Amino acid sequence: MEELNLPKAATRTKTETKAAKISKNGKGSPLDAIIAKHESADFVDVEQAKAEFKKRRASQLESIKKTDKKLLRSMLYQMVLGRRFEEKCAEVYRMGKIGGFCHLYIGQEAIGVGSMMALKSDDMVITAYRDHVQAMIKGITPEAVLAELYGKEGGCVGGKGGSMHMFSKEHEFYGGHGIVGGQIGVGTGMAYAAKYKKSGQVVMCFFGEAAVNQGIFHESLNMAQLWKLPCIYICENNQYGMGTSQERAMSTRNIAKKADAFEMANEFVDGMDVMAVREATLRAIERARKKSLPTLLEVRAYRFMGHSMSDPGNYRTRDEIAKYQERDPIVLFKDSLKEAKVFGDKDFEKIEQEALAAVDAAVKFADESPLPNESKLFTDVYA
Ligand SMILES: Cc1ncc(C[n+]2csc(CCOP(=O)(O)OP(=O)(O)O)c2C)c(N)n1
Ligand SMILES: [Mg+2]
Repeated sequence: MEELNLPKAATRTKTETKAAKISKNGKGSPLDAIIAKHESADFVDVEQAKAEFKKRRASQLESIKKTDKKLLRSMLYQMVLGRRFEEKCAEVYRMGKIGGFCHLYIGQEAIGVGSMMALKSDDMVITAYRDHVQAMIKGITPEAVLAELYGKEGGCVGGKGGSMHMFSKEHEFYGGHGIVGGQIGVGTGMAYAAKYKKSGQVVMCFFGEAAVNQGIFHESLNMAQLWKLPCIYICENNQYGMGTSQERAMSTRNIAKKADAFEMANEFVDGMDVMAVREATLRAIERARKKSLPTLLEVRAYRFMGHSMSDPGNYRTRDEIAKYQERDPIVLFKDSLKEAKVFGDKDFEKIEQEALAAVDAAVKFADESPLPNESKLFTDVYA
């Protein structure tokens, strides 16, 4: 299993919490009891996780056999590049080279790669602030993403957006949004525009599970189904919104099924399995392109790192993280590719070296790129 290099502060060992104590003493409110129940349930069975891992591998193998080898290689490359790039982001953040917020995608790579690599290059993508890896999958170079993180002129938006606001009209990548759920409305509008202009484009709109509790999700899905918009809504359920688990924030946890309220097609997908994500996305793309109909995909994965680089991580246990690390999407994919005899250790090593070289080149570029000139202070400013 790959080293994940988790910062110690991102986890806690299990101790009896205040809520659990109150509940046990019978003095707490019903809410204390619910919180205590959740807290006592966050121990996980690693053996069970390993068994699930094996089961999933069988179906991933089948899917690999049907897929072009060149594509499989670039899918693995993008996942490895995303992982190594973000490990580097964490490193340079700690060195003070990146200012402000920085949200990492580590553990969720199979979602971006499995879904976005099923799109055509002129299809449109919009996402939230956890956007570095998706920006690279859409074609923005690692150099331009890292320079943006550094606030440098060579960044994809000239160093004025930073971590949360990657954007490229050229690559049809429309951000990078910091307001939770805000991009769901914008993405729906983009799909309306595509339909209105008969451009043939499909929109892929990503958001976290915490955004689902907001009105904009329900309003947008209602309109998308009513107006038959070519939009693929991808809920990246990493099980936490900052330090709040989905269980503590959502009355019914089956997000895919929420689309039933709008009679919208929906699917639940294992977000640790890049091939399962790809297959579900292909079905959604066909629905969008041929029938101009939306789909909601709930893709469940797990956030291996903290919410952002400044997360003290005292709301979950190391055991819980370990359970999901047993199903690391990159390890799972590599194992399957090896078992299907598509690639071997030498190929993996080469991919690893290519990714590391791309990350090194990005660091060099970002280091050398100048800060934005003062003369640009008021350009591209709309408010
Ligand atoms: C409208 C709004 N409310 C609250 C916040 C503060 N906030 C930033 S990230 C976040 C959690 C979002 O979690 P989720 O949507 O699951 O995405 P994830 O971070 O897990 O990728 C919150 C509440 C915000 N940015 N915008
Ligand atoms: Mg989340």
